[in-house]
Amino acid sequence: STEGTSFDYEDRDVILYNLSLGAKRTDLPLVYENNDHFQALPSFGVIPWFNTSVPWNFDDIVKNFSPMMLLHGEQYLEVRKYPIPTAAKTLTYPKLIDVVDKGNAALVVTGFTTKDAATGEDLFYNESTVFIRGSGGFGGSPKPTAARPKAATAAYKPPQRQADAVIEEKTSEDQAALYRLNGDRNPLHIDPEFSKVGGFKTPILHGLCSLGVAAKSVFAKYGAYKNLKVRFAGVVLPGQTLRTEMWKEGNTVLFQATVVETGKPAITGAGAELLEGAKAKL
Ligand code: HDC
Repeated sequence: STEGTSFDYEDRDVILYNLSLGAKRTDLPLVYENNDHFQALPSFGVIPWFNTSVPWNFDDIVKNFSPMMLLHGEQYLEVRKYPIPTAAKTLTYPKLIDVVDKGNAALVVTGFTTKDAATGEDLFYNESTVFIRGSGGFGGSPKPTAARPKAATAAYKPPQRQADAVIEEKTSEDQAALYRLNGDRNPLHIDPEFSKVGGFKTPILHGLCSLGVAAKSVFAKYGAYKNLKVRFAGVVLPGQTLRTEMWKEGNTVLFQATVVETGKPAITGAGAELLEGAKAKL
């Protein structure tokens, strides 16, 4: 499709996003619009596209679609403009990139270019993969077929050595309830009845919230990045602690996030290509 859909944001949206990733009242560059370094974190780039609509239905794309069975599988983000505006009118252009038939599950890959509506400049580019349980077996390709950016499909593998940096962040029990206000009102993250049908004892945390927490660790340690890719390898529950381990290899930070309470992986195969000389001011 070539139709763009609009989303306008202001400092309030930036502050809400930062708070929903766990920013504290003392993190003034993240929570106070009059601070000299007030800023949108690079991962704010996932917010505009999420608040726009798409011209397709999952029902038309895969078999037996159920929203309760949909999980966020992977995310790729490019930040195409720094500094990121702390207020903007944006237009997002969606495209359907690929549909993969995993037998018992379907993968649907979509892409979103977000532009500054006033200047026409690109701000962000996102590619999302959703993993829809029970929706495979429709006779589609078992392998991806679409051409995608190299960094979006990179199989980032951390080196054997101990991580160069480790940051632990405890999420709050109410984190998903707050994160929803960024625009993802999926009941999976708040409604116990809904999440139960999806196979979870309690509502689970948004993948993009975990992404934001891990990406904030990468940013705090190594500065701004041009792009970032993650796989959501395991479920995170609000209240659990994310341990983000990072390895710098040349211009790339490879990272992974583990749930401290269970030792299970939350984010794997993740990497970010750094923007040279862009230290964080947090
Ligand atoms: O990896 C498992 C899992 O549970 N991951 C965590 C999922 C999660 O918690 N996501 C975040 C919360 S959900 C959410 O935030 C929804 C949100 O509100 C809406 C998002 C909307 C986005 C925008 C849309 C436009 C699971 C269940 C996903 C897979 O586990 P298994 O079934 O055990 O899979 P496995 O046997 O390991 O592998 C089978 C094949 O699938 C591939 N694969 C595995 N995990 C993947 C994945 N592909 C993409 N993403 C993942 N996360 C494997 O590579 C394997 O393929 P192959 O056979 O080719 O090797």
